[in-house]
Amino acid sequence: MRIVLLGPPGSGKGTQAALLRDRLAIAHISTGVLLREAVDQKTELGLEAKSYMDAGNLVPDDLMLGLIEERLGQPDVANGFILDGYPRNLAQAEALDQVLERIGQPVDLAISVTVDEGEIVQRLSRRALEEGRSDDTEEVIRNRMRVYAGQTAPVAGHYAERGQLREVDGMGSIEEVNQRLLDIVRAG
Ligand code: B4P
Repeated sequence: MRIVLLGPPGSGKGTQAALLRDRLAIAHISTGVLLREAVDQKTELGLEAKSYMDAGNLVPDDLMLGLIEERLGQPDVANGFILDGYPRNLAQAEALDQVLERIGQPVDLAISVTVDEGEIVQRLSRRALEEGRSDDTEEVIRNRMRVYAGQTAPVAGHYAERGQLREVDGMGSIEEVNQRLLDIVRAG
């Protein structure tokens, strides 16, 4: 199964993708996690990406394509994968189609997680206290939501046009949302 998980910051994408990885035994590919690792390790990519991430802006597409191509080239991808945080704009969606076509692993399903704006702010403010991520300040959260609305939300249409888009209600407990997602994945 090859799944793209879509949703605004704080919708629970990362949380749910990790659970799906365990339950479906497929690879979990989070561009947010890959970028934060690159920042921590102070790689060339990490040093370049940090200022974009700290401002809540998207890291440039060419950097992201290199990162995702490299990850999709790893052997665990052959069993299926869940993409969390990529694609984040239409150019990335088109680039991803080409990479996946080349490796013969096209997307089966795109699932969009929907959550109320008030809940998003609450979740990310809570995470700011618990984890201290540098992009979880109020001002940067607002910018991430603007970037999502302007650039990432249209990606759902890319998959809807092919009949591959499903929606899941992301409100409720982590376990409840996960059960809804599993039902969608099993229905195909
Ligand atoms: P991400 O790491 O993808 O950050 P995110 O959108 O906030 O999602 P995340 O997965 O962390 O949070 P989740 O909703 O699971 O990206 C960070 C930055 O990296 C971007 O702003 C950008 O700069 C850059 N980037 C990443 N990918 C890129 C790309 N493709 N192109 C360009 N730039 C890119 O969870 C949020 C919180 O809610 C958690 O604390 C969680 O515990 C909690 N939560 C989850 N489900 C819950 C539930 N049901 N109830 C209560 N709390 C819940």
